[in-house]
Amino acid sequence: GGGGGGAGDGEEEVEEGEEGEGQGEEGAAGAGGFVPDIVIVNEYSKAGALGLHQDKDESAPSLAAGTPVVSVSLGAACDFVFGPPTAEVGGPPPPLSQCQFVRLYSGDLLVFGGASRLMFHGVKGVLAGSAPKYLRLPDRGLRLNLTFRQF
Ligand code: MD6
Ligand code: FE
Repeated sequence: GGGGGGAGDGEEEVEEGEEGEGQGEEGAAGAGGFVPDIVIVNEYSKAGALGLHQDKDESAPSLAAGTPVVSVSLGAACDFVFGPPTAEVGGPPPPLSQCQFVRLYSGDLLVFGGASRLMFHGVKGVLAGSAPKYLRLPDRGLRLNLTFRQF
């Protein structure tokens, strides 16, 4: 059967979000308008750890807007440590007595935006052997963390 040529039918391009539109305003975590352009992958062995740090390498406007870093954890679980909300870039890390801990499991997603954007945080330790078997990682002590960033 025929069909009518279809000039003008159906096909419309959907524009993707553009940088700079609506960043950082919506939502408690500051995730509105998030359009990441960098992903950093960190790999940890069972002895891996990451000291307390701020993520401050993105542009000043991105930091000022509280544009989030979004992190995905895969493989072995870890104990993630984070300090109180911090307004400034730089300065000393908080003492561990002021920090909180959360265990991150494979598949967990963390959004660090808005007032949380400059919090000091790190990885205290990886739980040996805890990666789900179905991932078929070469070593179940392996942890991968992906952080998506908008420069
Ligand atoms: C990690 N993550 O989970 C290290 N940074 O291995 C980070 O340093 C991090 O998870 C900023 C925002 C979310 C994070
Ligand atoms: Fe970080």
